[in-house]
Amino acid sequence: MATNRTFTILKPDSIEKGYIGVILEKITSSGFRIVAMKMTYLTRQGTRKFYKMHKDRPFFGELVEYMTRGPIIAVILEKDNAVEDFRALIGATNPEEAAEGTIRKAYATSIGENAIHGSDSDENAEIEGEFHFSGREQF
Ligand code: 3AN
Repeated sequence: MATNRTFTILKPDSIEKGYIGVILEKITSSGFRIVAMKMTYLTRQGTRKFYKMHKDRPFFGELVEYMTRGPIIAVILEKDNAVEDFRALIGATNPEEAAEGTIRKAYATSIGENAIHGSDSDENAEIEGEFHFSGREQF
């Protein structure tokens, strides 16, 4: 059954460039409710686990360096049809291909540094949320 939650990370480039406020405003004004949120860091080990589907890709090393070079903001979001609607809001992985009005079109630098993560399924939203938040934090 589809859930109404998704999980996002504002990645290190978004924080470095001062985009926390504008990105969160875009998310909440698009109808998402913030259920849980924290500024934190990913470890190298945690990043390798989070992106294990990419472990054999040539960019994996760069991806781990990027995601661990500064703080991130981890957020659980709620909205009807959350996963799909949030993927639409953030836009394509490559910002050059992202539609006008999407977060990556406005704030991402490149395919490697693309500002924001969005879970790609209900199952992954739950796994990823639990990776960062436990127990009462999720309510
Ligand atoms: P999405 O974040 O849109 O779900 P994924 O899961 O394919 O995209 O990629 C995860 C992350 O890996 C991206 N957000 C990006 O930082 C990095 N990445 C993906 N494809 C490339 C690529 N071709 N070159 C460099 N980095 C990439």
